[in-house]
Amino acid sequence: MKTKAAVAFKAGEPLRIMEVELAPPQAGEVLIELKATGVCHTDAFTLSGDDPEGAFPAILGHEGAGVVIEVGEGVSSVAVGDHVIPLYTPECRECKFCLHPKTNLCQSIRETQGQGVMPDGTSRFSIDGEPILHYMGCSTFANHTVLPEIAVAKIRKDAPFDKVCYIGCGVTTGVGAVAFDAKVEPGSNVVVFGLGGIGLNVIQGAKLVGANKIIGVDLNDSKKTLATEFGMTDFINPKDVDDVVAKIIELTDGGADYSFECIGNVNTMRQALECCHKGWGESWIIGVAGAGQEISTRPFQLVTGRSWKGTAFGGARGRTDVPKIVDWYMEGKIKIDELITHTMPLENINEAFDLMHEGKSIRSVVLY
Ligand code: NAD
Ligand code: AHE
Ligand code: ZN
Repeated sequence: MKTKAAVAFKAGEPLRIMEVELAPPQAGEVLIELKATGVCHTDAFTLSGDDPEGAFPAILGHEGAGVVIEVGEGVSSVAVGDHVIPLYTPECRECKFCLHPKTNLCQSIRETQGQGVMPDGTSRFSIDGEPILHYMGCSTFANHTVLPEIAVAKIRKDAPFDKVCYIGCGVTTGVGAVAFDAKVEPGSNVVVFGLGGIGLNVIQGAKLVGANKIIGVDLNDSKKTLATEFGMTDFINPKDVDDVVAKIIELTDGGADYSFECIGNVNTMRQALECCHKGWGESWIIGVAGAGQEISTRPFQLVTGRSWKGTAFGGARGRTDVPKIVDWYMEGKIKIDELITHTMPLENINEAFDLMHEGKSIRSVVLY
């Protein structure tokens, strides 16, 4: 079939909207008609050329929601008409990782996913017979996409696609980092570096679990209003203080119980670790840093009881947890609408990247 897609031909170049060919789903795969997709900073990161796994030409996008319109041979967990959210972290429920209680990082198709192809090593997308790569196993910047059935979460039919697409990455990553991975206890002091599409979800997660102080750090003062509405108790703009770490230690009487880095900058990752309380403070890296970047600190920071950890997709096991997070939204336990600051048709998707780089949006959502 033919479908409309935003194709990334080269790092650093705007996406080009065009018709592409999409081959039918093979055994174990499903064809999805996407109804909406968010634009995450990770899409911009890969498009910038900083992603060591970035390969072109590709169809980016990994924060979608849509409807199953065809299933390949042997598909049993979803059917035509089901509403689904694509999963860049699949859940096969069989691999060593899925069977281990401490991780959500299903590895059953990770290798081919990282190469931009389906598990059989080929791409379903092409233009004039030339293959176009998939991205993060999702490629939601296309009106239709093909995914392995282990990489889709079936969700309730009354959930609005234009909001719950954000659960495909940002909401789950932020709320899940707090609730599933860090397991922040009520009364904890929490610091969030970066108040964008991820950081604001960390804030709402921290509020949900009953954190005490929730300190937000961002270079952009305009993020303060929404962050406060979501539960931030204190705001620090690094431009206004001599030493961010010292300021946090002062505000928290010794340091944060938990910090979350939601920027992707190795300098703020160091600050996020070093603002943690001696003896027990945990710093969780969410931000994705470019090729060649490395983190550093004095080992004494760890010797004296701070720990440095990382989280992907909020520790969520997609097929199990994503439908539950959709329920949380539908029941009013978490907010999404307020974070979707812009919507646009696929034709205008490059504006979503401009708004992000200008610091004017939290989430832009493309509506098909
Ligand atoms: P975003 O662009 O919406 O937000 C980033 C925020 O950081 C902005 O508010 C910006 O003003 C602020 N910022 C930038 N540099 C800063 C600095 N030096 N000091 C303080 N604030 C600064 O991005 P996002 O969509 O929220 O994504 C954030 C990061 O999380 C990205 O690196 C993204 O790739 C990563 N991410 C990781 C996962 C995961 O599973 N680990 C999932 C989604 C996104
Ligand atoms: N390809 C990059 C790493 C990118 C990365 O860390 N991705 C996160 C999700 S970001 C979503 O917006 C992730 O899930 N990581 C675990 C994984 O297996 O990719 C690189 O540095 O090579
Ligand atoms: Zn993302």
